[in-house]
Amino acid sequence: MKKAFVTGITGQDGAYLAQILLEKGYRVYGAYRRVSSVNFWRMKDLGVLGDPNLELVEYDLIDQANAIQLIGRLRPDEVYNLGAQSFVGVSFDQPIATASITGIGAVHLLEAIRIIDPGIRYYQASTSEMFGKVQAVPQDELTPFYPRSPYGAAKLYAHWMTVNYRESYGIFGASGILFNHESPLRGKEFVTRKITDGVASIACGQLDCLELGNLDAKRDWGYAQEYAEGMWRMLQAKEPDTFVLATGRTETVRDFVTMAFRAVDIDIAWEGREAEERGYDKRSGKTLVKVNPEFFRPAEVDLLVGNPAKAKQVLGWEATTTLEALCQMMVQADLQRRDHGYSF
Ligand code: NDP
Ligand code: GDR
Repeated sequence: MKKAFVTGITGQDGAYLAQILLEKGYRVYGAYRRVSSVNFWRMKDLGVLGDPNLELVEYDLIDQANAIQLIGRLRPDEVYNLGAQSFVGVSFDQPIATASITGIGAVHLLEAIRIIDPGIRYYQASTSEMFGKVQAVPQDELTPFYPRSPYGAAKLYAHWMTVNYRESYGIFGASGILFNHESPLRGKEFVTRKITDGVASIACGQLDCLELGNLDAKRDWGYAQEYAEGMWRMLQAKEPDTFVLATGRTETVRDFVTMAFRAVDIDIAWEGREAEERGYDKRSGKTLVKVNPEFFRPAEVDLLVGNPAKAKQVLGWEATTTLEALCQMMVQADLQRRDHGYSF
């Protein structure tokens, strides 16, 4: 039985990856950090919590001793490093914590692998945020990096260290440059889920108006479950390498909002510019979306759209869920949560 050690098990991708690995017959060691109240709702939602082949272990990415002890004791075949301070907005307020968790955290694991067993395969959760300021459209594995946030810079460090351990020590270090991927399990601070949760609240009469930041930002949004499968494929490849996972389609935040309201039969029209912009219900004229400059970032990534050709060719991986289907799935899940009287 293959063994996988997965950091960030309590996050969106951790839950989907755990499900995929368990289905493939792995023993999964899910690493979570100690918090005052447990946050296992995503694993519960997917029905993996309590699986006899899922063992939860306490782990903090900032603790090197913890990495050495756990990798030494568990001796996994594969390590997936999904844990991170992953919110770009917060990284501007917490640049040092972000560097420590998101950047150096990866090196603690790479070092543990180098010292204990260089044969352990390592997956690094890299990101399209490393491309940052637009250098080329679409972005692929050869596009120059230009991170625009402390988060992007920390991830770029972890990415290069993965490549460095691959080249210096022959470690099987794969880096997945994943573009935004979303799902009903997405955290509510991220824009797609903030929107679908807000739209569900408005549809149920629990909220009057949704407040957002930059509506012009363009993102390449895919479905998280498919991206987790792509991570696994990277560790099964013949050679360790770097791969872009993306859909190849980009849309604005504004378009995603329009799409989400359409899922509850509300037709939105837009008027005004930048901080004055509002979205209103065409039928009633009521304002349902306002721009709040509080949600703007000190530096923005304007346009992300990936070219996943290499992943298709080498890994046979392809995104198949359309943005319309994904948006519909997320709105429906948020409506259902309200029916059941809870919302995470
Ligand atoms: P989430 O924010 O949902 O999950 C992050 C996970 O990291 C959580 O389990 C969190 O634990 C854990 N974590 C945070 N700090 C620490 C720490 N000090 N020690 C141990 N664990 C910690 O992110 P996603 O699941 O969306 O993303 C997974 C990874 O992929 C992240 O590294 C992210 O940066 C990267 N990524 C994500 C993309 C996306 O669109 N989703 C795109 C590209 C890359 P807790 O629950 O306790 O907070
Ligand atoms: P991102 O995701 O920064 O791309 O990072 P997020 O959903 O936070 O923002 C996407 C875009 O929407 C704009 N935006 C808002 N964002 C948030 N969160 N809240 C708002 O109210 C709002 N209004 C407009 C943002 O300015 C931005 O342009 C995500 C994370 O999952 C990272 O961990 C991952 O690496 C990248 O995706 C790829």
